[in-house]
Amino acid sequence: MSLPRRLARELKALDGETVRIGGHLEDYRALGGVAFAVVRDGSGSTQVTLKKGVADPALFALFETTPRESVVEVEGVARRSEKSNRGVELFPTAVRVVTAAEVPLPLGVVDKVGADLDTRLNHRVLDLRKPAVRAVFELRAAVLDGFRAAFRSLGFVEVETPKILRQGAEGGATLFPVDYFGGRAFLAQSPQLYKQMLMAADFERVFEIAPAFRAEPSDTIRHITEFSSLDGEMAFIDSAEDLRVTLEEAVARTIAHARTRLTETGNPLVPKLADPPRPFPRIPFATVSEWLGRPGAEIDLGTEDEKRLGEIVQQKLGVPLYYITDFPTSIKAGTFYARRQDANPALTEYFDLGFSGIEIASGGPREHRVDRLLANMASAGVDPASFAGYLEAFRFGMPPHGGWGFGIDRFTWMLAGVPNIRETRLFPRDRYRLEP
Ligand code: AMO
Repeated sequence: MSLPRRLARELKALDGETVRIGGHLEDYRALGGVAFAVVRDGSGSTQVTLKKGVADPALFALFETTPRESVVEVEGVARRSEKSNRGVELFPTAVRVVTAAEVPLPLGVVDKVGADLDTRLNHRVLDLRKPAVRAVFELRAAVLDGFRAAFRSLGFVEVETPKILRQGAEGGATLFPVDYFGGRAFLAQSPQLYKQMLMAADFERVFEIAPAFRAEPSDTIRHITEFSSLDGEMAFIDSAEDLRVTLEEAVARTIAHARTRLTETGNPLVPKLADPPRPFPRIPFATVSEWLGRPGAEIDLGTEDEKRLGEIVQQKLGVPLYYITDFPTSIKAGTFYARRQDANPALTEYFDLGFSGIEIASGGPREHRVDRLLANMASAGVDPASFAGYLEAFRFGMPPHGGWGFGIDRFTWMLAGVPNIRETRLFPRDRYRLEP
């Protein structure tokens, strides 16, 4: 088998040529005078057709005894065909079993009956072979590409900040401690402190796409303990609106980019990638509270509230993506870096970005004046001594700045319309899952 390997999607253009393919043996059926094998690779699948009296009898026997999902290589002649729904058939002259799959498979790859998510995740490699599952990861890759392209063209530089920290910024309860040469360190919950420090270092606009770790004990469809955070930070902003406009632009461009990419490969998720109506509505937190039937209340949104809000926004405004603005200071009290409104310190300038009832991002202008930052830390019960390196960045000239944290997993989840956020990660981590 010395021919170069071809992919399933290339065969249609190779009519009449002798080619070699390689992939997983998805199916084999013998129907009297003819037998069909289906070999799947990363680009799709190929119908291999064996005709009695034409194909070597040994090939029938080989396919018959080879377990499903084994890796096989097939050499043969490609012929365009109306009979195959792939538009091409491969008539084999040689077949090789490269590695045989064990029997039985713990998870069927082509089964019509859906296995439960736990079983699927326990045998994730087999699960990932399903085209519908792969489609989600093609979308995810396009989302990552789209954001990178969008932020670069908006003047942002991509950065990487440490993930092993002495201190977290999002509160102690969700920090994972790690043993650091006998001392204690933590896994980063967010690049928060570092992206802000870079604003004092003339970086102007930065973004980072990196893992963030949260010791979230809750077992929900929206929380995982390792997620990909897309963080942005911008210096010399005039208001929260500068951040919202930029983030909205990047989100819209990313959806358009993903649609173009996925259209090229015939991905079934394309219909979910319609351009969102813009501008995304800006709904003050006070209005949200009213809509949820508790006017004036300063209670943070729970899962049920967020879900209902998504429905109300869809009903009233007919849009999936919306900002909730002007979060009360009482709700963001622990977020010491969030700037309070100068005209009304009972409100922050903070916002969330909601997507059909799920918070996918939050951010806002930061407190860049060190005296006020220290006051916020004091009222949050945070010891400034633990944040010495961060605070130093504010002492020698810190411009006004702000940014956001955006959950790549939640965004992909909402776009793909799969039931659980775990389905957007190759090997998800949660309260109960550390393997595979
Ligand atoms: P926050 O804690 O709101 O803000 O997180 C920002 C976004 O990250 C995603 N996210 C998660 N996704 C999956 N599982 C989780 N357990 C999880 N936790 C958070 C969400 C969320 O909207 N430093 C601030 C951001 C900033 O102000 O710049 C922060 O981390 O999509």
